[in-house]
Amino acid sequence: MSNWFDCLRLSAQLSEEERLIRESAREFCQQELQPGILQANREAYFDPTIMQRFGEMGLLGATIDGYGCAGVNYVSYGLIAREVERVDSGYRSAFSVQSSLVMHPIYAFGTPEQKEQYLPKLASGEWIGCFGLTEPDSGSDPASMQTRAVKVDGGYRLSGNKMWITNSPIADVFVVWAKDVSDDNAIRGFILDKGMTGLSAPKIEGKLSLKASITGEIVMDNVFVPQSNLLEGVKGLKGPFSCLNLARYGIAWGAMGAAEFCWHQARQYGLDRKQFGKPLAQTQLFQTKLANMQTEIALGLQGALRVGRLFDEGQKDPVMVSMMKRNNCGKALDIARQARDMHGGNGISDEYHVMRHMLNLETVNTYEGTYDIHGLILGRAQTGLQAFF
Ligand code: TGC
Ligand code: FAD
Repeated sequence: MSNWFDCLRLSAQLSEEERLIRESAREFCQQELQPGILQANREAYFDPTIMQRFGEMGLLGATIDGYGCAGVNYVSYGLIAREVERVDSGYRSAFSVQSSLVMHPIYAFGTPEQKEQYLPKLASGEWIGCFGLTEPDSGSDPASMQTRAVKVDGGYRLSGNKMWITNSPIADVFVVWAKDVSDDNAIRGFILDKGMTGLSAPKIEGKLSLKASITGEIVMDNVFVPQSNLLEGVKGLKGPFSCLNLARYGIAWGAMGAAEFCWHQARQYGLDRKQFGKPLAQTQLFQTKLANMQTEIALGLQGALRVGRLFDEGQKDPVMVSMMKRNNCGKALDIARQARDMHGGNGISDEYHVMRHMLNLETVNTYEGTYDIHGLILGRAQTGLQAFF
């Protein structure tokens, strides 16, 4: 049989080092994460020691140079995200938030002291981080956030609520975005530490998606944050958005990992399952569905690889990130829904894993900018007309 799983020869487009990183990430994810995912999802449980295991493997903040980080390129970062999300989008979430949304802003906008204080412990997974941008009344439109920072002697007082925050209930470090009322409501980033007076992070219960990830609120009741915890290097929405560029890029790869899992699983199921005296995979409809999956995944991976190569050349255009985040999440969700259907009744059992991926991808298609918001970003970029409001 041909190289059906890598029709466009993605592997051959990778360097030797990138292939090694992919193989070691795949081995780790399949041996260490895959065996426990069914139970973790059933129990809606995220094991915090997974972060330490990511750290031991050098996967956290992997694109950062120094501070105990691996210093690999963006293509490698994407390859890691793909392997983690092949197991579960919730685990990739934990990896993305720590790497792109917590370590990156500290690295890019933090003081030398902040980098020394936070990055090594975040890289090892000893500390867990979270990123607070979304609020109960500000999701797609973060410019409307209500969280306020008031300048006081020696620092700031922060008040407000963040909602839907990955890892917040178990976080040691909180990167929070707030409007500085003493500076014309400019959006600033702050590093909050667990245990600060007035800071709490209740867990959100009842999720039907991303169950193996922990999600919560961040409640700030007049929290004193010392001046030394301000991210001095950035002001305005470009602060959080520049972190999102990296995380969205990783999601473009990760969603394809989840889609590949569903495609391979559907193919094997079709080969094994007989109806009307022959394997399901020997029917025209089943093969057409597999062909569509194969095509969309091959194209989606090529797009993600292209963006990674451009990142590595120093060309980070947010529009290309929106294109690939939107396309790959939308396509992955379609593929997971198809794979669920192709499994018939068995498809609703968690033992076949496809419905878990399908449900996870509902979140992945929504967070970090919904499918439609990324469509509007692409629309604005080509017409010059904003259609958000
Ligand atoms: P807009 O006027 O477009 O921009 C305001 C300022 O920000 C700059 N900017 C960017 N900078 C860097 N990268 C980007 N991608 C940027 N996009 C915008 C822009 O240049 C401008 O700078 P300046 O200096 O001129 O002030 O802002 P807007 O308010 O009109 O925003 C529009 C919109 C819809 C594009 C934006 O708000 C948006 O992307 N909304 C989606 C919100 C979102 O993605 N939230 C994600 C929350 S975090 C999360 O979901 C984590 S889940 C993680 C996990 O578990 O894996
Ligand atoms: P809304 O913005 O209310 O959107 C609802 C619907 O309206 C969507 O379909 C949207 O596309 C559509 N819509 C909105 N505006 C327009 C428009 N102008 N035109 C047309 N349609 C529009 N956030 C964080 O800050 N940190 C995290 O760690 C984090 N983790 C998350 C984890 C999970 C499990 C989930 C579910 C979310 C997480 N989020 C996080 C929040 C996430 O980024 C938001 O849910 C997302 O940005 C969408 O915002 P919203 O839920 O308020 O939806």
